[in-house]
Amino acid sequence: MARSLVVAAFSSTLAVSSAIAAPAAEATSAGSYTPMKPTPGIGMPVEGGIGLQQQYSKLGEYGEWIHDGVLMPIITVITLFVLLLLVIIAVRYNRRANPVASKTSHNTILEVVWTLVPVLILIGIAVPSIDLIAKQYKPAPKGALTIKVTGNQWFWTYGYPDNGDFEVVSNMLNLPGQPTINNGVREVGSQPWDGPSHLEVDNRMVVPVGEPIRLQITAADVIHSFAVPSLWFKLDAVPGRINEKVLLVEKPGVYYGQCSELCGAKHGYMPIAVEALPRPQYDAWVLTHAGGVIDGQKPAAAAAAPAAPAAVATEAASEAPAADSTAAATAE
Ligand SMILES: [Cu+2]
Repeated sequence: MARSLVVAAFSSTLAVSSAIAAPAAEATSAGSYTPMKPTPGIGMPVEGGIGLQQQYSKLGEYGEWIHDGVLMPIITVITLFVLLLLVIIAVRYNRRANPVASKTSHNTILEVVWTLVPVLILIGIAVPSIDLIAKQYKPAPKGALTIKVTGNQWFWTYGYPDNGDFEVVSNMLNLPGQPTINNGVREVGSQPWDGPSHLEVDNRMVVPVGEPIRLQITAADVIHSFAVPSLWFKLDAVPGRINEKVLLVEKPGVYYGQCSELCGAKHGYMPIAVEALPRPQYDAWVLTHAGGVIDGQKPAAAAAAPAAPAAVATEAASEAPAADSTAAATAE
C-alpha cells in the first residue's frame, strides 16, 4: 500500500510537471526528452537571404524546382527579351533615326507567333503547377498519425489524438530587456537549445520524421495561418472549420515558422517551432506527457512499455483500488 502511494505520488508529480508544460520541463524526470538544438541557417531565415529557404520535404523540393528551375528562367528570358525589344525600338525607330514611320498595321505570321508562344509558355507552366497543387492536397494515407493544430490569440496548441489526446500549449519565448509578451514564459537564450528570438517557443510541436502526418488545422477565435517555409507548409486556421494537409519532414531537425494571417495585436508573436525526431525519440517524447500513449497501441500496452515502472505499476494496481491512488495523487 505504501508503495502504491509512492507510485501514485511519483506519477502525479510527472503529470503536474508536464501539465504545467513550461520552462521547467527540461527537468527530464521521464528521462527521455531534451529539446533538440537547431542548426543555424536550417529551418529558419538567414541574414541577407533572398530565395526560398532550403527545403526539407519532397513537396518543398518539387516546389523549389518549379520556382528556381522553371518559373525564374522563363521570367528572366521574357524580361530580357522585352527589354531588348524596347532598346531596339528606342534606338532604331526614334524620330531622328527613322523620320518616315512605317504604316504597317498587320502581319499575320507575327500575330500567330505572338499568340501561340505565350500560350505554349503558359501550358508549360501549368503542367507542373497543377501537378504540385494536386500532390499538395493528396489526403494522408490510412493509419497516418494525426496531429491537430489550433490557432489562438496569440499562441498555438497542438493536440495528439492518436497519442492519448494530450495537448501542448506553445508560446513564444520572451525577449530579454523588452516588455513581457507572455507571462510565466522564460526568456529566449536561457537554454542551450534555444533557436532565434521571435521564433523559439517554450513547447515545440514535436513530430516523427520521415512519415506522412495528417495535420488538421483550425482556430479558436479568429483566422490564423500555420506556415513553416522550410517544410513547404502553409494552411489557414479558420474557426469552425478543419483544414487538412499532409506534413512529411525528411530530416530530423527544428523548423521555424510564423502565423501568416493578420490576427490581432500579437500576430507577430505567435511563432511555430516544429521539431522532427526519429520514431523512438518521438515515442519517448509522447510518454513524457500525462496520458501519453504510443499510437497504434492501447493505453494499457503503452503503460507497460517503459521497462522499469511496468512491474511496479501492475503491482500497485493490484494492491490499491484506482480510486485510492487517485485520492493519494490528489493529496500529493
Ligand atoms: Cu495568428
